[in-house]
Amino acid sequence: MYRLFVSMAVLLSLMLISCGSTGPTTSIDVTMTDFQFQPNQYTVPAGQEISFRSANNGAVVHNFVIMKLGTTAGDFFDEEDIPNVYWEVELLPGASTETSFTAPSEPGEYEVVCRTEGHIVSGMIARLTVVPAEE
Ligand SMILES: [Cu+2]
Repeated sequence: MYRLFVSMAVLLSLMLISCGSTGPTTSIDVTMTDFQFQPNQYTVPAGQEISFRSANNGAVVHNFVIMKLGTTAGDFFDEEDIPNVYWEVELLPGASTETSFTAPSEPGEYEVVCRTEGHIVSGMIARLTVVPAEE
């Protein structure tokens, strides 16, 4: 019985290592719907080239907008938020894209929003975590 418990514990920890990894990635694959980003959390290494793939499966225009560190679009994206945009891409309904961007050089938590009117309050908000790049 003890042996069974130990082997199960080993198996479980192996599963956690393989599935539960939250290490940084250099590729982001996000699906936009009405009104969500899936997934809605990304962790990337600072200053690295990040390949970005996305599809808009919704019925309206969506955007993936990374706000600069320490800034937030609040509940509504408006004129005064434009200078705070770090990087963005816009997708028409049914469109998809494969592009890339350079991750911010400063580690921290960055807000990601959809700037289409009313979409932030509808739930189109995500988080980009930038971690120090490994040497
Ligand atoms: Cu949207």
